Amino acid sequence: MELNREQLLAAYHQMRTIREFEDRVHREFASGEIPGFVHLYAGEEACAVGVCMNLTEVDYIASTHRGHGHCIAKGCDVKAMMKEIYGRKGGLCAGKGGSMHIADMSKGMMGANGIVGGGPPLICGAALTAKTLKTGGVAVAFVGDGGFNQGTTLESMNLAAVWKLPAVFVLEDNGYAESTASSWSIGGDPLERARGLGVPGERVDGHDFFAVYEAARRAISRTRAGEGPSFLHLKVNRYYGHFEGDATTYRAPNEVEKIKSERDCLMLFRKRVVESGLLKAEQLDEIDREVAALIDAAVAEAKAAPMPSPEELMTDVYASY
Ligand SMILES: Cc1ncc(C[n+]2csc(CCOP(=O)(O)OP(=O)(O)O)c2C)c(N)n1
Ligand SMILES: [Mg+2]
Repeated sequence: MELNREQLLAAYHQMRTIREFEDRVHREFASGEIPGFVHLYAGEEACAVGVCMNLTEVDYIASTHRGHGHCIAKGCDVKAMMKEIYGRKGGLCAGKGGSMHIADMSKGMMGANGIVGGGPPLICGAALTAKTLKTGGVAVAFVGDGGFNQGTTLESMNLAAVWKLPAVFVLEDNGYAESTASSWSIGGDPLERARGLGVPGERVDGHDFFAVYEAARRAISRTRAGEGPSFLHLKVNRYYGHFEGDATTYRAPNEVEKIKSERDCLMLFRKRVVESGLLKAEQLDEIDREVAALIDAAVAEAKAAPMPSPEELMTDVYASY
């Protein structure tokens, strides 16, 4: 394994930040103060962090409607994200985008996306730019199992193969698209589908940070080296409903509890690094405390921040180049 202790601590910090962020948004949403739709990423942290730890500032990602984890993993400011979710001034998109439209181009985060399958076409653009300008960058699209059945995704993969773009397609297969099981909705094997479009890939356990990190390293290195697009099929689970408020009647009783007790990514990470002597449990406990304080402060600051003023209604509507 190539990661040093500092990088392992950073990986745990990011995964813990995502979990704490999502658990807290879950509770705060229930109190009725957060406007709009919210889709939580808890359970899938190892996917975003395992992939994004292989990226740099020259790289871009496009996210999904379940975007908080991708934002945090790509380095977006957590307090500004929380303000955005509350629709407040100082939010990453001035409080006008909300949970499903958080973006920060300065971090290479092209945005969460309300359009299922909306990310893959965007990364073809970012990847074409990287290739044309020879920046050395790659562009990564995260897409769900539902999004993987969208024409936009398949067309983008085909285009990326034809143009030999530095694009990586990451399928986060969390078992469901809303209430539809992916075992029912995806015809054939995703790896074969991708290979059929000229995009080679790998399948790994999305709960296992190390498996994701290493597969992403292989995929991203070959793509960065100019060998064309790559694909990753990450098998994972989400802990909350499809959206906040979903009664989740389509999941078996105790389905999530069982996954949490056997395959939780934070638990698996902790076990591996502590048992191998790479990190001490106290170091991870310290991160837990630090992150809890950060999220407390983020929520307090978001609640105290003013709403955008009426004069700002028509600003940020169109981008100028
Ligand atoms: C083009 C489009 N079709 C349908 C929807 C409604 N919708 C929102 S999320 C979702 C399911 C997406 O499932 P998946 O891609 O597996 O992502 P997950 O929610 O599991 O992360 C659907 C159908 C949409 N937002 N956009
Ligand atoms: Mg899904």
